[in-house]
Amino acid sequence: MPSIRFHNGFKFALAIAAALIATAPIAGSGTARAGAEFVVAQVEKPAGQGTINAIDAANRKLNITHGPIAALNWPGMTMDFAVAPGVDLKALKVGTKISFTLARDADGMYVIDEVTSAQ
Ligand SMILES: [Cu+2]
Repeated sequence: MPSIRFHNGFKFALAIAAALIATAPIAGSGTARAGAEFVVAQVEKPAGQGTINAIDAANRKLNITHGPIAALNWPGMTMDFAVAPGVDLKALKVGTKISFTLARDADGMYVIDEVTSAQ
């Protein structure tokens, strides 16, 4: 799916950015401050809002039309998301709006790890 490829591409871009920051010479306070801001951005979980289009309980995936996710610089799109084990899929319904947070799975892919509200 195109959206999945986009996210893989993003992962590469982020890795390159992290490598550049990690290898940048720490010569002055400006560089040190930029590094600290990067760490803070990593700790805070990316959050988004979207509407559930489909629930694949067997494979623990949701198809969601989500708005822009500013923390990741992602545009809005319709895509499949894997869902972390802690999320109760039975509490979700097709057609509802949700707010969610993202975390990375063992492969570095973003998965929905928390549904913070549902209507
Ligand atoms: Cu997306």
